[in-house]
Amino acid sequence: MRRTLGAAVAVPVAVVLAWALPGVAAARPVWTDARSLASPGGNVRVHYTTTGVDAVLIGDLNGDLVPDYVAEVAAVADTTLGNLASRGFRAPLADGTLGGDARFDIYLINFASADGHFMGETCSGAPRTCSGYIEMENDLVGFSYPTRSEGIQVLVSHELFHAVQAAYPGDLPVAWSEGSATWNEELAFPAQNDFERLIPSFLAKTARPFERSGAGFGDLYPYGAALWPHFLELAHGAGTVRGVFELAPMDFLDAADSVLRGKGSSLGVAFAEFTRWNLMTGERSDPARGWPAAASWPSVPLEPALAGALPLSGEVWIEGLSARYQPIDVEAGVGAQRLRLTATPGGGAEVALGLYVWDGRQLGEVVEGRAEAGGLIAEVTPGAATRLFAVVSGVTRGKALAPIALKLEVAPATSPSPQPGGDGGGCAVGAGQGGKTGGSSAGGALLLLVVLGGALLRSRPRPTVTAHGHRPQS
Ligand SMILES: [Ca+2]
Ligand SMILES: [Ca+2]
Ligand SMILES: [Ca+2]
Repeated sequence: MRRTLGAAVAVPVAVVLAWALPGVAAARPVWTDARSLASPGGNVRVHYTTTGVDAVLIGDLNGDLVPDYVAEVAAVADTTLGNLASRGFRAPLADGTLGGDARFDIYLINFASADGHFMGETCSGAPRTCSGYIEMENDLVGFSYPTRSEGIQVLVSHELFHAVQAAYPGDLPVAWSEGSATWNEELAFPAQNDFERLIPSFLAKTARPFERSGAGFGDLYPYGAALWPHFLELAHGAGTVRGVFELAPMDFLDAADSVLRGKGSSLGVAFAEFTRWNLMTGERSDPARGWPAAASWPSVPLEPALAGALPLSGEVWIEGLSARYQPIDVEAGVGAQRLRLTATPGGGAEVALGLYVWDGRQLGEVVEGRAEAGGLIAEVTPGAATRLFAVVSGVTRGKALAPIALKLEVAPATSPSPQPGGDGGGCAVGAGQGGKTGGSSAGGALLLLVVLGGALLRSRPRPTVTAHGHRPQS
């Protein structure tokens, strides 16, 4: 389901796929003046009318007697399907001769509020797969897309991905159905900015458990959750998201865990890594590692800074797969000493701790919290820098809200040897965190997974799978 109506920021009117509603009979549009155009690529038929409330824009600048809007929808659908096929995704299931032939059908109708949806129509199996069709806006008049062409690209690439989803068995949680459909917009048409417009809706709610179901109307978080598949492919390779779909109807987080374990990582390790990439947003963006283009994204929410003379104590609260970002300001001169941050989880929380030095321009390499009897411990020597960032990441689904006590103090003289580079300088974990697919950093990424994985496995058991067992309401 797509959305937008006149506002600078798109507003969804519904986040439930029509095809996910059992018992709702989908009815294709019927027009007295029904027309259609088969796409040049041959896999799509665009249905439209030139009269009545659903009349399309009839502009025909190239004089081929087909409204240019219709032809553009057909061409964009061809491009999208070709792109999806090249990435190995299943094609939308064939619909027999519905709509006149076996081509996938797109109907251009006048929407009052939303601007497009995929309608599941013929379903089979348990868990089911479905064939269906798309209904989308007939002219985009009154909608907020910067250009009509961008609106067409966004709608077609988004809704066709819903059609692809329906070719895999089972229904999807909204953060995965809408998140991956929005992510597909970026993969199919990188120049569109709908993906970028939706990201802030996720980054603004980093404390919200990722496994929690959608909050309903007006909740853009599931669309901004496109960041998760984006991360999976940037950090763990092209094809990772398709691998998750191939395991359907397995829950998308269980499936991600399985795919990631095949790559030497796990859901818990990767989610902690994901939350750390999200620290590198806004002024802390670092294209050499993490997100390539996050300087224009808003910062994640920061906790009120801990500040003053050592020792400093504070507390953050963590629930499920989520993160808290804690700035810690130390007094000038204190950074010449080795400082120890201890994070002590309460309430059965299972967390990862990442500690960074911030010199006002750049984040140092992450220091991974190591598990000891009193909690997770990370040590740095900040030097002239006076701000640290602690990222506390929930790495287990379904965990109830629990406090994590934080304490920063001068490290004891008997402090064990630091991790490699754990002094705020270069370290294996940090180097690997920048690893992206391809390029010379692949080795670093692999090293990261081994190091991070080892650190997390030492500090906590394998994340418990409790999907569907605990879904608190937003
Ligand atoms: Ca034309
Ligand atoms: Ca058809
Ligand atoms: Ca319209």
